[in-house]
Amino acid sequence: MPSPRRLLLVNGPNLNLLGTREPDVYGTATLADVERIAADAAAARGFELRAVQSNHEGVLIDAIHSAREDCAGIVINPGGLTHTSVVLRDALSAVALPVAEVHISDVRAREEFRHHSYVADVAVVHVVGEGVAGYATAVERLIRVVTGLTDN
Ligand code: CA2
Repeated sequence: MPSPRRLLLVNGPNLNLLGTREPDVYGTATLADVERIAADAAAARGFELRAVQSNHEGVLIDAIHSAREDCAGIVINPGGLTHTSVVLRDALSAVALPVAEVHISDVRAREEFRHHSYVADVAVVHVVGEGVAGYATAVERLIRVVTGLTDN
């Protein structure tokens, strides 16, 4: 079966608050803006994007499992779960789709506890510290992977 021209965008806990708090760290764009930025980057390359955001780990995991049916890859900002969740990492590993991990802030330059990501080694694309524009970068780089133009 040919690879579907669809990506899943996953945003984790608290990212629904984008644009309402901590603009110095996360900027002023909202979650709706982020989803539009990612969808536009995908559409420019002939891909659809399905977006999910949840504050509940199980909802995120169900969405990741569902992607196996009809998506070619997953773009994910796991939020704080990045630094805590073996469960989320196992779900990403289990579906065996190419994954792009994106962070709005530069997690490497923040508190020590943000330096480790449970997702990093199951992702083939990593984008950090580009603000919300990083979602477009992540989509573009992931599409290059899923269309076989590059391996990361
Ligand atoms: O930089 C990122 O994208 C993060 O994934 C954001 C997470 C944080 O725990 C990671 O270390 C880095 C936090 C998401 C919370 O988002 C908010 C947005 C606006 C206001 C408050 C929280």
